[in-house]
Amino acid sequence: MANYSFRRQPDDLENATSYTSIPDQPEAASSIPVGHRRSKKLLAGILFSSVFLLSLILLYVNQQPESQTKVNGTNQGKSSTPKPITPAARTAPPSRGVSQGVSEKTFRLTSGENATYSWTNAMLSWQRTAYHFQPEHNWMNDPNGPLFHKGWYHLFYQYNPDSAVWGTITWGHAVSKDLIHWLYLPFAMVPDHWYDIKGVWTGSATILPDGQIVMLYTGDTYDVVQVQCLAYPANLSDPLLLDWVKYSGNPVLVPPPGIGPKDFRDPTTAWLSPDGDKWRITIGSKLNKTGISLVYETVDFKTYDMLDGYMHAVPGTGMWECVDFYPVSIKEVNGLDTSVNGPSVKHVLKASLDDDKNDYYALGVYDPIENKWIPDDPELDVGIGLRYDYGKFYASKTFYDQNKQRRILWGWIRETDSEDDDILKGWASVQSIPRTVVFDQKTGSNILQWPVSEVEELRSESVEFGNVKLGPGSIFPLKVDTPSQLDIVASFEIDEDAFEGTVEVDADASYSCPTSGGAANRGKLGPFGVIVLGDKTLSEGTPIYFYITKGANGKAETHFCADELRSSLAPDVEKVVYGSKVPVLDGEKYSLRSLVDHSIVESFAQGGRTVITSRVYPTKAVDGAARVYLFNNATKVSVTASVKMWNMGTADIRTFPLNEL
Ligand code: DQQ
Repeated sequence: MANYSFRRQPDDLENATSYTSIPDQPEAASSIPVGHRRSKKLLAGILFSSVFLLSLILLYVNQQPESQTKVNGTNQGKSSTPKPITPAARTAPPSRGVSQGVSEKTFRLTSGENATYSWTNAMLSWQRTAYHFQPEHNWMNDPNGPLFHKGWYHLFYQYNPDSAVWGTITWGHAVSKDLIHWLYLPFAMVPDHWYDIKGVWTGSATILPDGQIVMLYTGDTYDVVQVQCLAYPANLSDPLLLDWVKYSGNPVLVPPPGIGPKDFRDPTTAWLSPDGDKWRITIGSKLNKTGISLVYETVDFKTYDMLDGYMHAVPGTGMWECVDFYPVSIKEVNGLDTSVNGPSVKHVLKASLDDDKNDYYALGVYDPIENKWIPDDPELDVGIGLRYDYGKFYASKTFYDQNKQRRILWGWIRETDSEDDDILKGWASVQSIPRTVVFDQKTGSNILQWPVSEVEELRSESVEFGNVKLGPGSIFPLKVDTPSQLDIVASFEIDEDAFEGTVEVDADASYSCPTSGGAANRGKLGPFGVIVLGDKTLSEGTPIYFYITKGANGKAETHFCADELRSSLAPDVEKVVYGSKVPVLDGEKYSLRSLVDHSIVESFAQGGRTVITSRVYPTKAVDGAARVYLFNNATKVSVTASVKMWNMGTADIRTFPLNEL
């Protein structure tokens, strides 16, 4: 497709005029921006409506519990008061986010929307995770600005201090020594200026060579325009980076001509230009239905030049949220700083697709002179090819961990139960276990994601089952002590003779995890794998499995799937089958790893080539009643399984004892 220059003004765009930012604004959120020239009549009208609005707000505030949006207070917000829900009271939840121009933040059930389940407190409390990062209460979404500074890993996150649903987006902040145990800190940034009063949205950190930290984030302005803002730590010598200063000249970027005011968000970490004297960032947007990444150059992060055209565009992919762009080494296993480029480097470009709420990536080559990124395989371009995760995983972000020379990926894992149930629980969403990202040197066509090694600190007792023979249609229970908190590593070998002599019927040529009936659908060569969070009679259970198809030409393909169809007897939770193909190379066994942590199961196939994150909400398979099984539901082949499982401890996640410093 032809390059689009923003110096031209096409007439087919949603909004072809540039946003005029408001200069020299007073700091207070309530201030009416100056610089807008309005007639006296208009001003009088505004004054009247403001007084009217203010009285409404006051009336509302007086009826509300004490506000929790304390700037740099020590609280992390408190839970909204659970309201009893009667089946008759349940209606479709309101849409959240879309009117402000971001993807839908309400989880909308695809079936059984009006059906309800009488969750007990015990079941709901069981759903809270033991070793995934989540705030004490309320709503969380995207991970923001992760970084390592003076011995601490910092994680910021989109957070609602008031409720378990999306809104009032504030930057939560937590620190960790090991990416597993976390201490909550006071909020880093709250919506308190005209340029971010509707939300301090997603952003990224850049650590400059002299150690300065630059944070760029999207502000949603008082008039619902997405602008980019600059913030920096007040005191770099503070390892906790407690205080953040918003630059007085904010916003530093407004939507350029031709870009819609609600289509311009989530700046990336910066990388150095080829001559090393300027920084570049990319920001996601769209032109009609084409997802694009705009690139800006800056010296001081205060003023910017937009480079002509865009770094990349993919028709039909819609708005690109939370773009991420980073190098991976094709020779080494260490991660790379974001500015590294050269012949032994490929670049990953990732976009979170607003339209389908999944994170897609592609491998390619970045030409810094032309400022173009070219995918290795145009058929696997961003948004039409590979996904980081085939389950629930969105708005992810990586950072280069200079402490251990690795690149680490985090993703937002939303709930897939009803919003009413989230309000009852008093919380919604978790962050994935941080994953290292490397180039897969064996296939050359994908990345590998793997839980950071620190998660293994939580492993305690293990049980091992070697060479378990699973004939066609068999199931094998595995005894474990903590079935809701497990690290499971399993490998499977299939009977070669049966495999060689088996050709699948045509129907299997079109096998796809989401549409082929789940683990109950028996093929000649699959499914086989593990069932987690199953109950005694398997009225509930979540199979994680391989399914092989093999055509008359002898070519085999392996699918890796997670089947939620029987994960819960409750009707008001999402139950789908996730998954995709996974490359299995000659000589490799079929291998999987699943991290089970109450209502989340993160599963990695073939060392992390294909990953699936499921949220499951069983009613019976909770606490000690949950069980793990090996199974082989293929009709033709026997499978030999070996599995090792560790009980996983509980991470220490609590408020930082600042008063003890
Ligand atoms: N979440 C933020 C936006 C981003 C979206 C708002 C992705 O900046 O585009 O909470 O989930």
